[in-house]
This record gives sequence, structure tokens and C-alpha cells, in this order.
Amino acid sequence: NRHKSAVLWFTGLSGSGKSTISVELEKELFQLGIHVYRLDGDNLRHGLNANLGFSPADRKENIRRIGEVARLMVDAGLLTLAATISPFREDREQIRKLFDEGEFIEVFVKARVEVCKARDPKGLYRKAEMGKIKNFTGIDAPYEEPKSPEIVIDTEKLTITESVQVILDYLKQNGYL
Ligand code: GGZ
Repeated sequence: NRHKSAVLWFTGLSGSGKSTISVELEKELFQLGIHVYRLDGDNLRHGLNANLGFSPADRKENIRRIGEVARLMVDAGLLTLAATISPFREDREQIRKLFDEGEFIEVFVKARVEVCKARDPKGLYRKAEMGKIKNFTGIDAPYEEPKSPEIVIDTEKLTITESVQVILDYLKQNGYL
């Protein structure tokens, strides 16, 4: 199946829905016969980024590596999904510069920190609030919202299926699929 290669860069708080949405989107694209690959920040921290923590400098390096890998994958013709908090606007803008116009699609997965805290799928917010995890995004580390992302997914309002559909519609309307 023919498609235009690009990276969908999912940014948002822990628990906002980045991983869930990108996993479901990957399945849908696979069904359509699209050559897709998914890079997940949390998973890559076990391998490629195993030597990095959560200081601003380490997050910057984490994101830089994921961006460079995504660059290679886009060169190889894949539709690439990258899901990482990537909390700093400047770091995301640096990644955008690695790509040509239209190759970098920033997807802001939006949910208030109170809502992510209530979801707390891994109990990490609870640990962060008890001081057992330091520099936790949204608690004692910042998250800078994108100013003009290509796509905004409000996961307080949309189901996972609806979220995936919004992205598929964007890809179709803009000639990626
Ligand atoms: C934020 C943390 C932290 C701290 C561990 N701050 O929701 P998760 O659990 O499954 O995914 C989060 C993941 C964040 O990794 P990223 O590579 O996406 O972060 S960044 O882009 O900022 O480099 C979270 C877990 O790791 N986690 N400690 N202190 N998230």
C-alpha cells in the first residue's frame, strides 16, 4: 500500500493516552497494509536509552535519539509513530528541524494533570506525590504544551477509537494515506 512517510510525534503527560492511542493506531494502519513502526519512550528506556534518567538534559537526549531514529525510519519509507512525553517545547522544535515540511506531525495528546493523576494506570503519580519519584512530569517537573501542533487529541472527551479516527482522518485529508 502506498503512503507518504512521516513521523507522528505524540507528546503529552504520563497517562494522557499516548501509548494507548499509538498502539491502536498502529493496528489500524497495519490492517490498511501501511508499513508502520512505533517508537515508545517508555519501552526505549529499557534499551536504546537505558543510560538516561529524567533530568532536563537526559530527557533532551532521550528525545534527540528518538528523533534521530525516527528520521532514519522516515528515510526508509515508514510511517513512524513516536510516543514520548517530550515535555520541552524547544526540544520538540529541534526534532521538527530534522524533518522536511509535512514529514513531522506533532500530535498533542491533551488531558489535564488532575485527570491523568486520577487515571494513574501505573501508580506513578501517587508515588511522585509521596516523593518516591522525583522530577515527575506534571508534579515537580514541567510540561510545556505545544503552541501549534498539527493535531490535538482531547482524551478527556474522546474515546480511544474516536482518537484514532481523528488521526486517520488527518492522514487521509492531508494525503499521507
Ligand atoms: C515522567 C516518568 C518519570 C518521571 C518514570 N517523569 O506513563 P509512563 O510512565 O508509562 O511513561 C512515562 C515514561 C516517560 O518516558 P519518556 O521517555 O516518554 O519521557 S521524556 O519524553 O520526558 O523523556 C512514565 C515513566 O517513564 N516515568 N519516571 N520522572 N515520567
